[in-house]
Amino acid sequence: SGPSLAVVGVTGAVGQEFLSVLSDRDFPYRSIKMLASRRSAGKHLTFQGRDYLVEEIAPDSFDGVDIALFSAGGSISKEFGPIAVEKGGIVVDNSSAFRMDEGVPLVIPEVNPEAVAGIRAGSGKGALIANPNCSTIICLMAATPLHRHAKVVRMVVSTYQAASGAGAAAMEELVLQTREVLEGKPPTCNIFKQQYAFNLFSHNAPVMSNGYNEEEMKLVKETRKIWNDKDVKVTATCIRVPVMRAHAESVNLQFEKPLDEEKAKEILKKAPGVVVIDDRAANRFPTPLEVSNKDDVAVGRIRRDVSQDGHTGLDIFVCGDQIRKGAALNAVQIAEMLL
Ligand code: 11C
Repeated sequence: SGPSLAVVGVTGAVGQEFLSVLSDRDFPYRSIKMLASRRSAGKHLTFQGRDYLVEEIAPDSFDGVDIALFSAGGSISKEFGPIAVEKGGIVVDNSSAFRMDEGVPLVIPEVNPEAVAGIRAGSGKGALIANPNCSTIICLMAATPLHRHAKVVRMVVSTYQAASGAGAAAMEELVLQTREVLEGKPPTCNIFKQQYAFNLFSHNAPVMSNGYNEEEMKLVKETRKIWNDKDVKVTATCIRVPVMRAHAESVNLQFEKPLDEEKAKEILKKAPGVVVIDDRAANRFPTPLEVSNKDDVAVGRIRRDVSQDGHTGLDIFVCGDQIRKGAALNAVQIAEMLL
C-alpha cells in the first residue's frame, strides 16, 4: 500500500540519494518507477532487494504516478513536470525550473510546511512543489529558528560549496585531479575548466549583469519566498571548495530585536533537524566531513557580531550534507507531508 512513485534522474547523485532516503525512512509505496534520460536508460539497479530496469522518461511514464521526485536537470523538469501534474501526480522538483513561479510552493518542511497545506498524494489533483537550492536549505535550517525569535532584517551569506552540488561527475573529477596533482601530472579539467583540487574558486553558476552569480541570487530570492518576506535584505558570495558532499556557510545576521548568543544557542539546540557543535575551549565546530551522510545540519561559531551595536547581530557557521538535506532528504520530507 501507499502511493505509486517515480524517481526521475535515478542514476544521478541526487537520484541515488532519493532511493537511500526512501529506504532509510521506510517510505510507503505500492510501486516505484526508475526513470532517466536515454543515456542511462536500460541500466539495472537493485532497490530494497528487487531488481529494476531504468526506463527512459516519456510522457506515459507518469500514467498512474501519485508522487514523482525529479532531479534530472531543469530542462527535463520543464518538459515532463507539467505532464506528470496534468496526469494527476504531485511533482517534487529539485531543479530551479519552477522555484520562483507564483503558485509553486518552495518548501523546507521544518521552515514553511504550511506552504503545502491542502496538497494530497493520490487525490488525482496534480501539483508542482519545488525543492529549494541546497545553499538556501542549509542556511535557512539554521537562520529560521533565530528569525522566528528576533526577525532577521539583513543576512550576509558566504558559502564554501562541495563538489556534489555540480553532480557526480564533479565529485569524480575532484578525486581524479587530487591523484593527478599528487603524482605531478596536469589535472583533468572537464567540469570546471580549471584546477579544483588544492584550490577554490567563485561558484561556477553564470554571472549575471549585476555581478552576482545565479547561485548567489538564488539565496537572495528563495529566502524572501520561503520566509514570505519581500523586505528581508540578503547578500551572498558563493565559493566552490574541494570538499566532496557537504556545504559550509558563514552567515551574518542582523535582527530587528536583540538576541544574545546564549539564547541563540538554546533556540538552535531545540530546532528540529539542527545540531549545535560549539565548543570554544576545544576549538571544535561543524565541519563538512562530520555532517556528510547525515540528516541534520550542524551549527556553531555562534557569537555576537561585534560590529553591530547592542545585541542585534550574530555570526554563525553552518554545515549540511548537500545531497541529503540539501536535496534528496528535503524532497522526501516534502513527499511525506503529502501522505
Ligand atoms: C551547487 N546549489 O551547489 C548548486 C547546485 O539550483 O538546484 C544546484 C543548483 C540548483 O552547485
